[in-house]
Amino acid sequence: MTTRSASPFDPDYREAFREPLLTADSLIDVHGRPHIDLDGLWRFHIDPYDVHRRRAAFDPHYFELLMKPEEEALRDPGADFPAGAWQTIKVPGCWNEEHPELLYYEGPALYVREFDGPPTGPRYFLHVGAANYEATLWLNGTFLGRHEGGFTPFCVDATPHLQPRNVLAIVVDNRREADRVPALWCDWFNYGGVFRSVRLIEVPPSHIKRTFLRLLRGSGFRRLRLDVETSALEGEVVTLSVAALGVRERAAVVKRGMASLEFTAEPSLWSPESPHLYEVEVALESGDRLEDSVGFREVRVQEDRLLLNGEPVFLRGVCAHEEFPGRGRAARQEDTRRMLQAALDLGCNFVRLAHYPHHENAARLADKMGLLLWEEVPVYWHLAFADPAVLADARNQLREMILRDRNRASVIVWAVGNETLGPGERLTFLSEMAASARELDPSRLVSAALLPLPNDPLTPHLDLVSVNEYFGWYYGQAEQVQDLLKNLASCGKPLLVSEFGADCAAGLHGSADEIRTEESQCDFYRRQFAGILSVPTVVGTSPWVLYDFRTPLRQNKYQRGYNRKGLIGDDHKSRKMAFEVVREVYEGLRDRLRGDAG
Ligand code: GCB
Repeated sequence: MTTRSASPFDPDYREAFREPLLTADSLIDVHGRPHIDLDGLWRFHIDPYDVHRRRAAFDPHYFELLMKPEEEALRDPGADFPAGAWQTIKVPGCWNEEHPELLYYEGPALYVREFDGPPTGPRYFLHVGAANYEATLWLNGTFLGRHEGGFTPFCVDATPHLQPRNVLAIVVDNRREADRVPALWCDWFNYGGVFRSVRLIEVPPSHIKRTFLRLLRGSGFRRLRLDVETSALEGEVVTLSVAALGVRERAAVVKRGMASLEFTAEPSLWSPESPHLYEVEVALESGDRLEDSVGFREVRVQEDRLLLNGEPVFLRGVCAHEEFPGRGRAARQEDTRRMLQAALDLGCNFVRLAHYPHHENAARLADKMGLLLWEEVPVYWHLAFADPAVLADARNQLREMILRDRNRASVIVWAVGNETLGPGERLTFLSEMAASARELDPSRLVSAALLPLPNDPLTPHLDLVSVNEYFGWYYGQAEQVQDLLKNLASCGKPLLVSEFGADCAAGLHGSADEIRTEESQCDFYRRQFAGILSVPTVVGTSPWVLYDFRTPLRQNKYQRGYNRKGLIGDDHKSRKMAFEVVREVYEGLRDRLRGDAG
């Protein structure tokens, strides 16, 4: 229940908006559904003192009042925020890029959008693709709920609140706080705003909330399973059709709206070399219908080997942030496509989407373009691991990412964290995250990018042991990576070198032992690869990082606010010399397979 604040001066005013906590649960499969697009220009202004939430906590009609026509509002001496005085902003967009004077703004900001009500009839869910970090929503003055987590979708049933003319208000707050995920600092830029699409999604009264269709592991590539969650009543029939496989299977909804079916089929298997997708349709008897393109493949670990469709596979990867010049994290489809194409040009069959869930287009495009993916939640460096609310937030981010993307054949790894360190609570936190990932999706691998330390107690909880190491850059000599990996090999699991890299300023030339020159970055990669590839249990590499990216941590005269370990510069165009070095190594690795498939 919401507790109202006694006055706008109440220090606990945010308590008024604790609940409901919005998630993606009531409608995750939104792709291709009819909708009213709420993207475009919204009214906007920053609110560093969080005045709107302070006042709304105290006065339940505050947002109604705020939306009065400007002239009427100005007759009130307390009208400090007449709507006509505001800026506008693009949704999706990051305010840091849309309004350059707000480059370093971190705090609350108010977004407002007016729209005509949809015709009456079906139900409408308000769906937000992502807003960093906390979003608090009101529709026509009614508080709808709050979402935590800056990179995953959420939704809320808007039907009861819709009117012929509507005003949607969202306070987006991107402050870094000790109990957020990530917490107070990280090596990337903290863009703020509603940076993925906002839509009013139309569904029939009884609808499909989410689906999970996959090839069952260990079934000889012949057994498929569909789990569906619906809002339908018990007994309603769900039909799955995959025309190209001659499949038309039916199952009845049982308790809690769930229906499941398993059947035998012989799909052509999806792989990077042959990214075959099937057009599938899931339909509810009462009329709801979803179409999707789904690939079928099996990924598993056998001792220290990684098998894709039963064959050993070597992950020729690269890490990538989601950041695009002039747009920040608000990726358009063509931006994501260009990023994945750059990975293909590098000779990759694998991309580590660091360090948070990227736009859902990434996995949809990777499905088509033939790239394997690692998806990750921003459990990064140090979090308040002992705080159960932080675990709940991280788990929800993991859940929203997995539910959104688990029908994508390209995704083979769910990663529960990056370079975390700490006492017992960190292990409890991360092992619970790993268990949640397996529960939501037993068909993929669970991993975390570890620090290069011996015997991380998290190792037994992971399928794929991934290590970030910077020998030859932050410490030691590049070749020393070999000793590290040989030590790690004793865990008996496949090893991925999930990060290694060296800074270099695009266009700076000199000798190989002159730090930050393009030549030194080339030398680094040659020596690192020689060491890494001599260790047979290594099943993949993902150099850090595809593009130079913005980060306030890096301010020396070469960096100027950017991490310069990119193989391509911050313009996303200038390929550094090391791009070619990695490409040549990957070219030679196309056929690197280890041992026999078991
Ligand atoms: C790491 C982090 C990554 C940093 C990178 C670096 O280990 O995982 O987020 O950006 O090192 O460049 O130091």
